[in-house]
Amino acid sequence: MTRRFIGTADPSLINPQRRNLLAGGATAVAAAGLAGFSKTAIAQAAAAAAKPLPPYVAWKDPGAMIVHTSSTLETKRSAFGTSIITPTDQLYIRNNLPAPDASIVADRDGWEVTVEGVKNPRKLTVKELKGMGLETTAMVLQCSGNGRGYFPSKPSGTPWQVGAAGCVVWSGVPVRAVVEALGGVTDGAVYMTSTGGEKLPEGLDPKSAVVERSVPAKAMADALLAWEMNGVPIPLAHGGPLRIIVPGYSGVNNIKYIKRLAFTAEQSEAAIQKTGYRLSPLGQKGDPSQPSVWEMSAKSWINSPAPENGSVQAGMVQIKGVAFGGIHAVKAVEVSVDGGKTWKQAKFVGPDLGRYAWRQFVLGVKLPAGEYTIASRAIDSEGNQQPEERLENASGYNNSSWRDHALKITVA
Ligand SMILES: Nc1nc2c(c(=O)[nH]1)N[C@H]1C(S)=C(S)[C@@H](COP(=O)(O)O)O[C@H]1N2
Ligand SMILES: [Mo]
Repeated sequence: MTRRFIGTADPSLINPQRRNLLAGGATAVAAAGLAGFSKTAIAQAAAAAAKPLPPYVAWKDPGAMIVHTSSTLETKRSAFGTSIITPTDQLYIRNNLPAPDASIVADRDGWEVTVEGVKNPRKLTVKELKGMGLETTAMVLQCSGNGRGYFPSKPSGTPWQVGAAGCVVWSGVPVRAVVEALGGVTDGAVYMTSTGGEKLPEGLDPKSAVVERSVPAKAMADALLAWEMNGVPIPLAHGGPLRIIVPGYSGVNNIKYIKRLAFTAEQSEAAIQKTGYRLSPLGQKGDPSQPSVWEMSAKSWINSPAPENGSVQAGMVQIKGVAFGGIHAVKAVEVSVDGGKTWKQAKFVGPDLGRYAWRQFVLGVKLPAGEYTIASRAIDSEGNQQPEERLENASGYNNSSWRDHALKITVA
C-alpha cells in the first residue's frame, strides 16, 4: 500500500466529505455559496482558506481546526463531540520546534531511546520496549496555555480558548516496567527528565532550543512510553514513533519523539525547564524559584450550545461539555444558566475511562426566550473545586477559571 499521508498510519482518519467541502480555499467558499450552505459554513470555509493546514498535518479535519500558526492548531469548541475520545484528526497541535523529518516514522520499531539514571543504563528500541509490557491509559492532553486567550493581560503566546486539549487513549509500556528491567532508579534521582528528538537549529546554544522537561520522579508511577494513540501508531505530528505520556501533567511534559529518558538529581538546565513554563507574577520573567507547570487541576467547560452556532430554540435545552480533574479524578460537575448565581449538578454521560480521562456531561434545562450566561464548574475526588477566577501569571498558564470559560447564549 502506498502511504500518501506521511505520519498517519491510516488515511481513513480523514473525513472525505468535510475535506472536500472545506479544504480548497476559494473554491470551497464558492462551492459552499452555490450549494446554499449557512453563513457559518461559509465563514468556516473562508477561515480555512485564510490559513490552510500546514503540510505536515494536512490530514487534520480542516472544519474542526483553528490554524493559529503552522505550529499551533486548536480544536474548535463547537467541534468537540460527545463520545469522550478526541479523534486524532481533530486533536490540537503544539510544536515548540519544527517536527522532525518524516523519515523517523519509516522504521518505527527501530527508533531508539536512551535510558539513564538507572542501575543498568542502556539504549532500547521501540521493538524491545514492546516486549517489556503493555498498558493503555485514557488521558486529557492539555497545553498549559489552554485558556490563555481569556487573560485580560494579553500574555504573549497563542491565545488558545478551550481547544488546546483533548482526551486521548495511549498504549505503550509502563515506565516503571522499563525502570525495573534496568535495575531500578539510581539513588538521589528525584526527577524524570525527557528529551525530544528534534534536530536543533544550528549555531544556537542547544539548551536554549531543546525540548526537554523534568517532572517529579514519582510521576513515573502512571507514565507510559507510548507508541499508539486512539488505536493507531502515533502520527509523527503527535510524537511518533515514541512519546512519553505523563498522566495528569500538562501538555509540555508529554515529550514527543522521545530520544532520552533520564532519572536525575536536578531539573533540566534547558531554557524550557529553567525559565520557561513557570508561573511568574505579572510583569516578571520566569526563573527556577517559581512553580513549574506540572500537575493539572479540576476544569470543565461547555461545548454546546455555543454562540457561534447562532440562537437556541426556546424550550428544553441540553447543555453539554467536558469535565476533568487533572491529577485527580473528577467527581462531579455543576452547571449554571444565570452567570454563576445558582448551580445544578449535571449528569456524566458514557463510560468512565479512569482518573485521567475527561467525562462528558449533560444537563437538560428549560429555557424561555432571553439572554443567558451558561457556565460549568468541576470538583475533583479530593474536594477541590474549579475556581471562579484565574490565577494571574505572566505567561497565561493554567487558566481554569469557570467565569472565563462561560458562554453568553441567546434563546429565541
Ligand atoms: N518533542 C516535543 N515534545 C513536545 C512539544 C514539542 O515541541 N516537542 N510540545 C509540548 C507541548 S507545549 C504540548 S502542549 C504538547 C502538544 O502535543 P500535541 O502536539 O500532540 O497536541 O506536546 C508537548 N511535547
Ligand atoms: Mo503546550
